[in-house]
Amino acid sequence: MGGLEEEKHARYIVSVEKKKDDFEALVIEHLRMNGAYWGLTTLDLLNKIGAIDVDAVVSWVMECQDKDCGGFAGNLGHDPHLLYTISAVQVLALLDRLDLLDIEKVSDYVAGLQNEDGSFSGDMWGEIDTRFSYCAICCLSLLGRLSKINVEKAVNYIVSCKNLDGGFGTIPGGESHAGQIFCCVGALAITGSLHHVDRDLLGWWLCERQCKDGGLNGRPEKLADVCYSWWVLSSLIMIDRVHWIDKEKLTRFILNCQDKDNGGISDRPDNAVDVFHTYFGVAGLSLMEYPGLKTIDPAYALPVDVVNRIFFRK
Ligand code: GRG
Repeated sequence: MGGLEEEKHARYIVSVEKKKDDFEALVIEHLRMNGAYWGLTTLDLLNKIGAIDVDAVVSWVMECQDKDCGGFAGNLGHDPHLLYTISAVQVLALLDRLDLLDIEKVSDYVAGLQNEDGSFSGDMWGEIDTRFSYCAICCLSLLGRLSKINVEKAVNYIVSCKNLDGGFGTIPGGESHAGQIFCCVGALAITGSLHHVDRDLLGWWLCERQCKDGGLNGRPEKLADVCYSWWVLSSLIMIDRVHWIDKEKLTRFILNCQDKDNGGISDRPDNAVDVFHTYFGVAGLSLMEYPGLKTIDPAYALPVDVVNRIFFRK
């Protein structure tokens, strides 16, 4: 088995970015802002961000901002949501263009979605999910405006979503799922509240996600999927239990999911590739310090040099 096909993956990402009307582009049309974050972060981790037209991306991102409320939409003409607002902020951070933002306006939008019990709604329609707690906390931290929310209530709400198995779900009582665990542990890490996590109990649940094929699943009895290389590994790193995973087997699983001819990474071997799995495969390898890749920050989900640039500049 060969190594990571860096050149081919970069070419694949750029080709998806260029083709606005092929199948993959249409499937993610409504969440193109997330696609931009996945694709551009992949390119940066591969040290190939120079392959894109930064000005064109930045002006498209800014056009997706709702002029009234300040939140960002998934694409032009769509409605704003926290899921796209965090991606917009991450993309601007990655491209070193946070200066374009009206920080007070964006952070007021995000802070305005906090509810009385500390939880966050994703948008004006009110759905509540710990994903939105993470989006809000990560976003406000990158903007230096965590003080605009009640952090104590936000943390208490996340802790109320903790289960007896040590994991976290979408709402209180919701089943533990690796994706939600990343969100909750990430939000707790950013707010300096990791003392609420039982590291051994959660670490045990997370390391049991490794399947016989070396890949990780998102919850018991499910198939392995490359994206959990990110959700599970980042959480294990944040709670200092990543040595409980067999990294060599996981690396082999991810590399086996590559399209060796046309680039891109799929959820599991021999399936069709997409930008989401390409990003989380490369990000997972970055977390395991795969040679030649930039290092990614497990809490902010951005390259470490980008995070350092933001916090050291302040
Ligand atoms: C900045 C990295 C980053 C994230 C932003 C949106 C978000 C915050 C986090 C999403 C966390 C999450 C819930 C990830 C899981 C995504 C996923 C593959 C869900 C599939 O769920 P099922 O039930 O799959 O279809 P399983 O694998 O359980 O069968």
